[in-house]
Amino acid sequence: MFNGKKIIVVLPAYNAEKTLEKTYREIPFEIVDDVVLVDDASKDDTAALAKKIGINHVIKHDNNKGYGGNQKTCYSKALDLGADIIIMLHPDYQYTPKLIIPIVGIIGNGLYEVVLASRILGKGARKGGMPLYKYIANRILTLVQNILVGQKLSEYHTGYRAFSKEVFEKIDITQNSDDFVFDNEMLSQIIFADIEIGEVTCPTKYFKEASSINFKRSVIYGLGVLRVSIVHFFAKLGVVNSKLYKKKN
Ligand SMILES: Nc1nc2c(ncn2[C@@H]2O[C@H](COP(=O)(O)OP(=O)(O)O)[C@@H](O)[C@H]2O)c(=O)[nH]1
Ligand SMILES: [Mg+2]
Repeated sequence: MFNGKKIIVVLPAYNAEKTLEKTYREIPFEIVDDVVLVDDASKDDTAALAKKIGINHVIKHDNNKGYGGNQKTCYSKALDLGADIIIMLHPDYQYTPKLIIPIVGIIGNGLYEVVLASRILGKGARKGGMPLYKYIANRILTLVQNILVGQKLSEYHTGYRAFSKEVFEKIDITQNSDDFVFDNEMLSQIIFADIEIGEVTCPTKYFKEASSINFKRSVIYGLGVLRVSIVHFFAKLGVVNSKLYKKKN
């Protein structure tokens, strides 16, 4: 609890057996009330391990739905459990759970409804071993996206994000892709809804288990991000309609 708000961490997991426990042990349980892990039909024993180490809410998809599909299940479960603040953290030990405390401080004190842990603010990304091609792609996509959606974020691609529950009342994530571009669509919806985003500097670690997305998947993701930004630009002008930006009733 923080300021009377219920704090829930969601872990969208896929083959996370080697890194899950390390990630879980660093979660600051002095403020975190509950943890939800969704196993997207992993090929390893992620779900069994999650139960063994004491995660209360473990959901296993029967089929692999994808990273976005996984998050849809995560947020829906966290909201059902009465979360006021939801932190999405990858269980691949790439981002430190210790940052949950300042992130919750920002949202819980009403400063921002959304906080991103940025690897690009400061020297986190390259220092932590982000491959050069990913770094360059990140910087170019971020520049293009900042121009098209009228923002000044340091990056749109971090997997460490937190949201107040009100965000989910203003945007409809059920309309989003089930693939990796889900994250980018969600940020686009947040910006479209004029919700302000805060950023904190985040160290990051690149090692085998923390990064499995290959070059081809990265290119597909990059093109998806460009499409999201272009549609956002024209939707803002009122020239195109997109189901992503429909107001929730
Ligand atoms: N649900 C789901 N998640 C996946 C899949 N492939 C990767 N992920 C997750 O997506 C996240 C980002 O992938 P990762 O390989 O860590 O990317 P990187 O750290 O950006 O290089 C991680 O939490 C992975 O566990 C998949 O097929 N399904
Ligand atoms: Mg990773």
